[in-house]
Amino acid sequence: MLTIYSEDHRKRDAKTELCGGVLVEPFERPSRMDFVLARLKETGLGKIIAPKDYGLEPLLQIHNKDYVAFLETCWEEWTAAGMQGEAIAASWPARRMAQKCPVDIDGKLGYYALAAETSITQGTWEAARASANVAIEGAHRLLDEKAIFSLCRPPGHHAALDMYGGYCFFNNAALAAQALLNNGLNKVAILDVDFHHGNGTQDIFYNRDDVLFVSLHGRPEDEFPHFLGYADETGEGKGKGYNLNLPMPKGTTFEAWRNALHQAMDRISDYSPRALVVSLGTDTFEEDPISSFKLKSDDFYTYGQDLAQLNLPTQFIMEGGYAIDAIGLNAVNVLQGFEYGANQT
Ligand code: OKP
Ligand code: ZN
Repeated sequence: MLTIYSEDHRKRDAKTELCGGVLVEPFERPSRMDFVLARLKETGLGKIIAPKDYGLEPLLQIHNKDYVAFLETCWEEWTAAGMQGEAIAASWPARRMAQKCPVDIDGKLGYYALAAETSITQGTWEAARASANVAIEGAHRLLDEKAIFSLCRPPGHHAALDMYGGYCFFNNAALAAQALLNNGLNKVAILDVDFHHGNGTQDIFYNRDDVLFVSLHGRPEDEFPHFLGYADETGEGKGKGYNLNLPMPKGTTFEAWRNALHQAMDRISDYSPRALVVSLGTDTFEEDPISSFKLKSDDFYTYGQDLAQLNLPTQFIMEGGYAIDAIGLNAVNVLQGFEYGANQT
């Protein structure tokens, strides 16, 4: 399987994450990629190539212009305002307040943030752009390949039209799906197997029927992003029926998770898409420090094999996974399982 990867992710190297009332070293850190790269090399999964730069145009098909401009200048504005630490949102346009973007950088951060854990820093823009390019390159390559691994960092599935947070800035899976549509694959399914609900991806495609979004995740009652991901969110307008959420309780085992996966796969088959994008987070792993499902490393191989049964051109997009020394094993297990399964069918 061909992997797309950019070294530029290293420019995203925040020193702080707001967690439990203190600033900690971010869970989403550059070394995550080193474990995936090491495992890719160890297993000889395939070539690793860098993406081209696709510029801002594809980003503007998914995100608001003013949001993209904010990300580009945020760090400059923050330092120009004389702030000491990294840029963190501290106030929001909450219920019954004006939904207007202020001029002040503190106000802008609150306007565009969906959560406060994610600091914006020098290099965040460059890394987020590189991650988007990794996704878009992968989508173009899927025209000639059966499967692609877009090794994206930072992740993307929490990023919406005009919001960042949950470690995400641009929605890489959405960018990939849109690039596939632009290339004439007229129906695309996105399957999000990251532990957390892909609120951004859901939101972006909520009123569209050309992209089916299906997500397996920790229940919003218990888990981040807390305010989206309920089973009764099924889409709106033309998109009615094209959004499927399968939330699960803390402690969910592979057996229960796999049943949900099969339900997700049935819905995807019924849709008959021309391609599949998988938002691949490995934070369903039992040892993940911020998640609560119970998958073991072998289970990732098993479900990779299951996914091959859909028999679709498939683009895997790296999302979360914070049990850092196991992220390579777990992610590449999915890819190897998929390749093995694809050879059987
Ligand atoms: C991003 B992705 C830790 C709470 C963390 C944010 C989680 C973002 C997950 N104190 N909350 O979906 O893997
Ligand atoms: Zn996650």
